[in-house]
Amino acid sequence: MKRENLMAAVKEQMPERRWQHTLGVMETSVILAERFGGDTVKADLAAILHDYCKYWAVEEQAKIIRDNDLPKDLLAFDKELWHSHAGAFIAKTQFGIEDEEVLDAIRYHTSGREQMTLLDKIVCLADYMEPGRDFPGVEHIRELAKISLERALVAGFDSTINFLISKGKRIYPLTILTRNDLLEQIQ
Ligand code: DGI
Ligand code: FE
Ligand code: FE
Ligand code: FE
Repeated sequence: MKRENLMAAVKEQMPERRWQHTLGVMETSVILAERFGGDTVKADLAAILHDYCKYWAVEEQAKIIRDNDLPKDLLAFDKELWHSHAGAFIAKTQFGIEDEEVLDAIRYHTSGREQMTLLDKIVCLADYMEPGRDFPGVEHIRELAKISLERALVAGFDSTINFLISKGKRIYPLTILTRNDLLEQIQ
């Protein structure tokens, strides 16, 4: 599918503000790919699709996880973790994307994972710091992103983990493993 048609398909799945977020993640992913030597075309493609399923009914997202070979443990954690795996599944089955690097960047953009690829890091960080984001600490993340993907990502995951703790929510163990792994990469 041509890029413009793909973008139109994505735009239809979400409210306008989330589409603006997607445009921001696309722009920031490409900037980060240029800055850190990543593949700008793959970064753009993963960014376009990363939140495809975000506004789907949670039951539909859960069904995709249940009926296919996706991690069932996700279902015991926050529903916000589901759209990334559902999105990678749809990218493959509905849009014919075969590139595993692109699919992984979509799949792990929320939780992260150990040994994140350069593309995983770029999309996950762009999701945290695109121009429309304004949570406390985002400016610090943008500053860190000028020098280190890993340092900026740790700051991002710190903020997510603190947020989850403040809400009394459970944390998906892979997010903790991701943060530990990134800290190990920094030192
Ligand atoms: O889809 P976005 O809003 O652009 O961002 P995202 O896909 O990174 O989702 C972030 C949300 O996921 C954020 O509100 C926190 C929530 N969440 C719930 N449990 C976890 C989690 N995020 C992570 N990384 N780990 C969790 O265990
Ligand atoms: Fe997302
Ligand atoms: Fe994120
Ligand atoms: Fe996003």
